[in-house]
Amino acid sequence: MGQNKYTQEEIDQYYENMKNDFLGPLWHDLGHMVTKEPVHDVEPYLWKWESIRDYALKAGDILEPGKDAERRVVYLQNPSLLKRGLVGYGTHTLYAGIQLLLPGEMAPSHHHSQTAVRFIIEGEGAYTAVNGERSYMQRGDMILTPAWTWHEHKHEGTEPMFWMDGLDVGLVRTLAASFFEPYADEFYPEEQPENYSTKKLSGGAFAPIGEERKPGYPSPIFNYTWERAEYELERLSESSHNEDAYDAYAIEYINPTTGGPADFRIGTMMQKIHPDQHTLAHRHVHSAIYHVLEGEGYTVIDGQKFEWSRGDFFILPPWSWHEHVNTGKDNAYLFSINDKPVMEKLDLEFGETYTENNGHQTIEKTFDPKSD
Ligand code: GTQ
Repeated sequence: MGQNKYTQEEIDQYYENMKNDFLGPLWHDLGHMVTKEPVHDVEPYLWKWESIRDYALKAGDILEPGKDAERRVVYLQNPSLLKRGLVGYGTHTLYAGIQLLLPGEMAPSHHHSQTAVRFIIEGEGAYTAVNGERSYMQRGDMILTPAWTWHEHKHEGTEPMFWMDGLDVGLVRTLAASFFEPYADEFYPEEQPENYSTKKLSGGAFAPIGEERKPGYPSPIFNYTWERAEYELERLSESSHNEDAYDAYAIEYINPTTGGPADFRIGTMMQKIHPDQHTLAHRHVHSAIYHVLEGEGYTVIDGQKFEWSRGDFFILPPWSWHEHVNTGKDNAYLFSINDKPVMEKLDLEFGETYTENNGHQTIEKTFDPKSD
């Protein structure tokens, strides 16, 4: 063994010199790089709706989109990622913000390489236009603004309008692939009649003869309405045979031309949990940001209880045990965005079920934002 050739002092010096020359000995560090399981800095967290709504409404008195700012959004900042200087991170890949548009206001047209989905929380009478096609937004609708499509928002109604924006901010930052460009004008020219993609694809699907048709992205549907999602969940939950042990009654928003996720990089899911339903725990590589559309209950994440009610948001970190419980008298509906499409495309998605204790975690503590 070559080791005998050197004194301990010489070996220590060797490591010191190597470090100073910015080289590393893999025989010490392999376990830090190629870990046995996913290692991450993402902690779970929960924000109450009243608090977010309050901050957003106050921003309504402070600034106006299109004049003082590009968008009026209060975003979720995961404290565990802020510690690492990561601004705008809900998880290591995903961002979520709550956008407020007041009657008569607009947010000008722009595009960016981040892909975006919106989930409508409160109000009506505002539209998002994607590449010149308007779609009026209603509570519970999920609207795509795929990467690099021109999009703007305008409010023609009479009440404040709140919605959630989901973007792959962390992912695109990590991949050093962010591009942004404002449109030359406030509005992109109207290219299609209002809600044309929905009209064209509901009750049939049509195209001019001879038109080239290929499966692919973006999805031909922009607005995945709550009316349709609720109907689908109603149908699914009529039979307990359709129950998923880990996600209760759950649907994914899909691109009908590919059968894949509605958006190319952000996965979207809606879960319906019946009163007293308690799912089994599992974990997976993909991370998620949850929004409570309706109901009350809690989610146990790695032994910590996160109590939620209508409007709240919470973080599900990657590779974290989780199970959901509805404690209310009515159905609970949980909307979530995730990075599963990315993990699947890169062949990195993997999951595991919790086998101890009949599939349920032991609750070690209850989340309190003031002490966490
Ligand atoms: O509405 O286009 O929350 O570009 C963050 C970035 C919303 C938007 C956000 C955006 C938008």
